[in-house]
Amino acid sequence: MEPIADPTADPSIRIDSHLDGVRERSLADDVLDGLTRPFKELPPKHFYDARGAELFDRICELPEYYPTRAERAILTASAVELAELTGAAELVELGSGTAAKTRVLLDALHEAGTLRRYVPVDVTESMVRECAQMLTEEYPGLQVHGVIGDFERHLDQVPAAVGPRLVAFLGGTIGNFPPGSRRRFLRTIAGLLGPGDHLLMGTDLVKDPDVLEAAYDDSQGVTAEFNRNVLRVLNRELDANFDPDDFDHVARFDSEHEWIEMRLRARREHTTHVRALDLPVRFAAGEELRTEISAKFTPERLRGDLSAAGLQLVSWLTDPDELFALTLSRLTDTPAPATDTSGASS
Ligand code: SAH
Ligand code: AVI
Repeated sequence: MEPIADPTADPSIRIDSHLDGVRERSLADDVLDGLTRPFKELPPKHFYDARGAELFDRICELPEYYPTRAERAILTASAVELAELTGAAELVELGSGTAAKTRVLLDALHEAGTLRRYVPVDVTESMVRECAQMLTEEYPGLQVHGVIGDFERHLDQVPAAVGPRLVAFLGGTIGNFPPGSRRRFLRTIAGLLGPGDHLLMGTDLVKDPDVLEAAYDDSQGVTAEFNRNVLRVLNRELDANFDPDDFDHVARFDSEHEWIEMRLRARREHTTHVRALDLPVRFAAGEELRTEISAKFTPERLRGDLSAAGLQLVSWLTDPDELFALTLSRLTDTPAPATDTSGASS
């Protein structure tokens, strides 16, 4: 499908939207697929309508949710070094959200005098538009080329690089992919890089399960509301009749897989109708719907995933409490082909 270019009076902003109808289709497919399985599941990208994005912002401010603060601390401590190491003219950010922490990086690249363009990629349209507006005002001379789309489908729509490229994938969002898709996705990201380009990725680290579970089950109930928000999205987009109050929020650390699972547990036996799909969905009392996994990393897990995707670690940066890691990587050096010096031909 042809992107809808946004005619804007501001020549420093270009926004392409690739979601026209695609989001609704993918939601319908995910519901048909995920809610008819014996173990019900939905992918986490459907949390993020405007309300979900706002709830996520509130999560980032919660005392229990340490990843945002830890990642910001690492960025603040290392932004100048990262700007020097990458010499980036372009920052492409996947799942950019409000780009709150990104400003630390943009400041350093702007200060270094290399930054020309910022390319935010996010499924939430309002975020990409607002962020483009704000950043072009905050950074004179910066070009913003926003891509509204699903990063699992639309990475081929990221425009050609204008110079040394830094791809940022912050917040630990890579942990929301199950292991196989995670490696596949990293390989797709590697496809955005050329020699001399870098990937900067945030990953949450394995730690005390109590700390992890509190981060996903906060005392103010904001994460519970974020979790239930997916039901409101289904009600609005697919004319379903979920009552969010019929479900309890569950957040558990799975110590075998070393990931947090968020689920919604039905408080009573009931049947919901997803009217747009003519789909009745029965829940037994206590039945759980998995809405997110959030994998936690060790250096070995991360190195393995990067290497499987054709990437090699350049720097491993962490906060003083080693809660979170930010890693810089680049394409793996491929050994030069062996030259045949024997003079024999085959
Ligand atoms: N990078 C920010 C936001 C992380 S929240 C931070 O570090 O705080 C995850 C972000 O990814 C949200 O903005 C959400 O809208 C976006 N997102 C989730 N799934 C996506 C997908 N499949 N394609 C594009 N964006 C996605
Ligand atoms: C976006 N992502 C990395 C968050 C996480 O921690 O997995 C989403 C989130 N879910 C619950 N709280 C925050």
